[in-house]
Amino acid sequence: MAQSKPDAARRTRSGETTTAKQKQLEPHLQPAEAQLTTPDGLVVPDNHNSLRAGARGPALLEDFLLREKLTRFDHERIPERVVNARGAGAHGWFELYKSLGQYTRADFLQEAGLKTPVFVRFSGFTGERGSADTVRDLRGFAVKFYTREGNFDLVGASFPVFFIQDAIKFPDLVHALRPEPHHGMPQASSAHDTFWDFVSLMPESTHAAMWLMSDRALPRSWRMMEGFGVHTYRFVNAHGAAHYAKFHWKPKLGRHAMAWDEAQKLAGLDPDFHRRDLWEAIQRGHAPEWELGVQLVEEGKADALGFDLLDPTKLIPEEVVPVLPVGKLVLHRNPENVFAETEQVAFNPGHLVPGIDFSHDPLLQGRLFAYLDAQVARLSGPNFSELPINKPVCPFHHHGRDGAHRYGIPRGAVAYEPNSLVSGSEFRADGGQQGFQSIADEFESPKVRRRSASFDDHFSQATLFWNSQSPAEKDHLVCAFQHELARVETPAIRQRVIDNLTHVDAKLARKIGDALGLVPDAKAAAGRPGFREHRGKLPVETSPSLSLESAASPVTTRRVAVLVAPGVEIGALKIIQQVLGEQQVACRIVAAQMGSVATSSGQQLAVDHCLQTTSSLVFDAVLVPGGAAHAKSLVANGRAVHFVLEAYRHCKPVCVIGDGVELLATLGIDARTPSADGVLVSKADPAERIPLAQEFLAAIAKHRHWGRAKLDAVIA
Ligand code: HDD
Repeated sequence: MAQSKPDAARRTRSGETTTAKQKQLEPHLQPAEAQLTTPDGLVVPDNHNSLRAGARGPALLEDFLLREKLTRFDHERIPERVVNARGAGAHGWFELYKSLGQYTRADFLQEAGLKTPVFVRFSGFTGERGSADTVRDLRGFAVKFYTREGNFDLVGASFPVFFIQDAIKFPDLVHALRPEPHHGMPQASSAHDTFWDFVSLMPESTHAAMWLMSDRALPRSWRMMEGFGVHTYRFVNAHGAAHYAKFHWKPKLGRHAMAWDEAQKLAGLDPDFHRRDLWEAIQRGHAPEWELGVQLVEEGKADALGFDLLDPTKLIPEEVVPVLPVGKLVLHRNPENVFAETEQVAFNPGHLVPGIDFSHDPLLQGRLFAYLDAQVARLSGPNFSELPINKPVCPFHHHGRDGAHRYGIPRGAVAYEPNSLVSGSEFRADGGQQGFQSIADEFESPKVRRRSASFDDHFSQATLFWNSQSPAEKDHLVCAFQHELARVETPAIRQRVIDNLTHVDAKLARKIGDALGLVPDAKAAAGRPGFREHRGKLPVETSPSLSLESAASPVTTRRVAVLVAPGVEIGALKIIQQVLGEQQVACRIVAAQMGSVATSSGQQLAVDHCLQTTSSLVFDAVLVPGGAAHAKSLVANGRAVHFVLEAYRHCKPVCVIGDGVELLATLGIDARTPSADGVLVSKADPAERIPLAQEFLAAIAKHRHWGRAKLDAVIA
């Protein structure tokens, strides 16, 4: 019975949560420092010199220390994941808010307050393991719940829709997206001929392509990114009643994007930007959180949605079916070892627990084959489920035998079933009510290689997405299409893409076409193979939840750069620092040189970063304090000028005090309409300090001020 089982996660006296998974991993941890030995335990006498025939002579074959060390090294690499190769992970737990017993019998969703250990891996879909974090991409959001009934893997993504409807197209999609095989370019980018060729010929990919060109593909942080289970699953309760279920992860820190220019530059400046952000937040005790939610639709009531729930290129607007909050995910611990944990973890959408079942989504059905197959190759055989990171925390016993790297030592003669030897009685595990029970769906259809006509609507949700974007988000989308298509070398591909886009929105297609010197042709698109006339009737015309420009969100862990030079006045700075610090916003002092800077009152202000080695890209906002000499030196420093201009161009809040205003004037930034677009200007009046700090906080909470005009005129 669920009630009698212990929590899989417990609080220690220090308040930190130790999960059952953590306890299970502990015996596998190896000391960071110890006597150096060979893998077989022999103490290594000299780790610097190989065995030679004389001090200047050749190496000897006999040197097993050299041979073993080199052999071990030569085999350090395993194949990277065929997609989602670049990723980073963290440990944590999932805590249920209240019982979902009405909908599902899944044990981890029964008792309010129950904590289940998890391991989460975020990843980029397109790039190779050595690519960059901030590229324009769909991101993987894979969660392994170590439940008391076995592992449940929710192998999701940062978009709620996918590019294709049927798994048989997955290799084609991936081959089109990845570097072109003849020259191996481009890395981690969709801006090339083969990807857009595929999209132009597969109108079902239009909706996901819209997401890829939107701000959703440029998250500020994984901690500020939504996740989705994408497919429709099914919840089954103890009476066998089923509901369709779509999973959502909502970040506590809000949903935020970065500017495209910023993302591109960051890919060079700090390719590890997202993994560093996650790692540092956890190290500093700011455990990121997401809320798990589900959209539930009663079986039999799905027809009213205006599209087929089994089609993974579609979402359920949250305004039509609200997301029911289920529980929270907390990531509180970084892995001990990236390879042993993050690289060897094996997620599989086929890992379900009783009470959660698949739907007949043909993309999901194909995935059920692909993951185990991929992992057998990647992790050298079928025994990877015994690796510490993959092992369930509940007891397990199966008759799988042998294979490479068998870690456990199964006892006894029996590895088959039925058998009469183990318990002394003949035993057959079939037909019982325990464990996973598939929903007893009935089928009477003929075997066909064909899609349902209900999958024919390829555009209405792409239009819904477009209509739901703010004006600034629409501009970003248009720019992204222009950028990507301008990189496509074959004119006919560009033309086909914008022809298709007329069926999303004529204005969108025209705007993109204008920059490319092309006129979109709706009729040409409709005449091509693969095009379907069908347009579903959706219950809403816009869905505000699809836009990222929403209300302000918590500012915890945002980073503010404070630009200073000798002679800086720190009166206002101290107050602002204090107000921001109370909200866990970190102010970092940036100056021309490391060390310290003399303030106007003769104190020494310690410098955290120097302008030569940091950039506005790694900050969320900029603060320029007052001080005549300080402002003069900043105006004369090209790096400082660039720093502020770039932050302004990326729509980050900029706050200038007193003489700092000179800097704005020199930059040509119009400070006459302050606040509204996130530029705050203040005289050095002490009475203004606290209100200014609060206004600055509000501007940071809004994250980005995308409405700024004439950004193209900014030289940065
Ligand atoms: Fe997949 C990895 C998510 C469709 C085949 N996929 C992988 C990962 C994520 C997703 C998050 C990385 C897991 C990790 O961190 O280790 N995949 C998705 C989503 C999809 C999707 C959200 C559509 C809704 N995938 C999909 C299809 C297929 C695959 C249709 C094949 C039929 N995916 C794989 C794979 C990977 C993988 C090749 C690479 C390595 C691995 O699984 O273990 O099997």
